[in-house]
Amino acid sequence: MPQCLICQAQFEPFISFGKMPIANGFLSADQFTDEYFFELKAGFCQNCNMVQLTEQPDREMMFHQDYAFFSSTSTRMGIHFRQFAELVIKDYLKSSDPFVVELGSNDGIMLQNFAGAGIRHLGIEPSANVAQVAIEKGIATICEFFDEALAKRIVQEHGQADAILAANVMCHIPYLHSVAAGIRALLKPDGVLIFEDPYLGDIVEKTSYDQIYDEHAFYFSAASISYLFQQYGMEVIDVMPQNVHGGSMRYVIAHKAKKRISPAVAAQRSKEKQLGLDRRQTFEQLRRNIESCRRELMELLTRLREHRKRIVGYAATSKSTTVTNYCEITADLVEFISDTTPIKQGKYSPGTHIPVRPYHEFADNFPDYALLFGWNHAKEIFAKEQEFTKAGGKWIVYVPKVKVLE
Ligand code: DWN
Ligand code: SAH
Repeated sequence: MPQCLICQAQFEPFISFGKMPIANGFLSADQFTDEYFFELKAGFCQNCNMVQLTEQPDREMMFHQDYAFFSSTSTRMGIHFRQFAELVIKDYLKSSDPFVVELGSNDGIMLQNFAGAGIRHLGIEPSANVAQVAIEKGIATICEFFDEALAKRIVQEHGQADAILAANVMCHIPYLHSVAAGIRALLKPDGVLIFEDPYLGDIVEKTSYDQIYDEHAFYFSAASISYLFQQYGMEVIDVMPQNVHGGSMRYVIAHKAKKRISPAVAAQRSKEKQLGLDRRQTFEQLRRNIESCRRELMELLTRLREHRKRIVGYAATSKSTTVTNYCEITADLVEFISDTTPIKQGKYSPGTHIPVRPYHEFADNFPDYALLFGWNHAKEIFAKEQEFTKAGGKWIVYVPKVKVLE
């Protein structure tokens, strides 16, 4: 039986998605025969409430010099991170020469706001190609994986931080004990760690199972995060739901007894109990919902194919790797996936080998249906794709329910 990465208790996985490739492992045809697969399974630890993968590829197989995800591909996310930075500057940077560290700073989408305001900052980004984009924007970045050893080096070279930030990064790091110990060392006595990740409550409520893929080692709740940080003399002082990436939670952490704890923390923890995030049955039900979602999506796509409709995937997201592989969606159902990221274009989707094509191939010849793999960006995408619907095109979504939008 697998052991919990946080508390070492044993637990049973509640779902297996079967063999999965690297979610961002877009590849060329000559790489098909050597493609790497692992078994994607997720479990719930009854003892500390952490939901997690039971197996993960080595970090260097996911995060490297050809990492395919560039944060700045979404304008909505650019605005979100500007507002995130503004909140940090207004509420949390009170010292005269504050120092901000961001883990997983990618192409600098968040730190550019601190750099622009002349605030001392440092990004930690192990994927060299995206780190390079940030460096070219003038953002101080070191290309390494964050852990306790690196945190101690940063303290020696730069001193402790007023704020440590991370967005969609903490859930990527299986060695969270080392990260928490590193944060304890790096954070000033009255500093704050502020991070956000896709929220377990949203995944359960919306059956957004495509958040489960190799990079996401964990699916956090306020309960599991509190459990982890209290072992390092820290506590959750605030939680703030965010409507990005399909429902995220922002957590504010401080050294114990240094800051006032917002009543939102206890309120969120009691909501989690009501939602059943502390019970195995909730995840058994999630598995049944995931299975129904797969059945309904495949029935819809197969029926449309029988009616000779053209279906194109919209946005070659990491999440689409889970959906296409788990549901077995191949190029006979989805002609190609349109994506705006140059590094993905001309390649094939991991595992299912659907061609990934530049966006203009979608816009120049609208299909009958677009399967929205970037459903978390629906608002932004629908706003710019009005021509598609005017031309009679229809969107297929599968979160929170499989349906064709009329
Ligand atoms: O946690 C993670 C999140 C933050 O980002 C990472 N593990 C990887 C990544 O996940 P994702 O790939 O599911 O991210 P997005 O932001 O849902 O999708 C980005 C992809 O969508 C890019 O390839 C660009 C594409 N896209 C597009 O083609 N047209 C995106 C938008 C908004 C568009 O209009
Ligand atoms: N913060 C960005 C990027 C999220 S993608 C955003 O929200 O858009 C996850 C990022 O975490 C990748 O850029 C990856 O290279 C980075 N990462 C993975 N493991 C890491 C670690 N141990 N320390 C710091 N960054 C890490």
